[in-house]
Amino acid sequence: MTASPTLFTRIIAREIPSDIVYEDENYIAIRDIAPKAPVHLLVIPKNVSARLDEITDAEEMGRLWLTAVKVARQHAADYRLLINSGEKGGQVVFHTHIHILAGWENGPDSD
Ligand code: DGP
Repeated sequence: MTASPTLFTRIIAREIPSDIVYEDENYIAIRDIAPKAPVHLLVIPKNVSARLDEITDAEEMGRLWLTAVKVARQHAADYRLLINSGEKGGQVVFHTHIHILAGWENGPDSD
């Protein structure tokens, strides 16, 4: 049985348009469609897992965070990284991703 593609899988495949700010062999980063900060990006692994706790390999986990830090630093000196995991954790798209939030004048609670 083939799992149905996630929204982000379809974005990675260019079936759904998005503003791509970074891409390498294993990850893509896009602008969030409903930004909650002046800079709001999503770092998405191409290797699909539904939610963060499905990633059990330390190297894979490390690479995901290192990529998020790299992309964040390309856009801002200071930033917030956030993961929603599970419905009650606020997750809506069940394809693991890290939110990068940045760009506030005086910090996250200033605007
Ligand atoms: P989460 O709640 O952590 O699952 O976050 C999902 C994010 O995905 C949410 O901030 C809005 C964003 N999003 C949903 N649909 C689309 C889309 O079609 N394009 C883009 N660029 N972002 C989307």
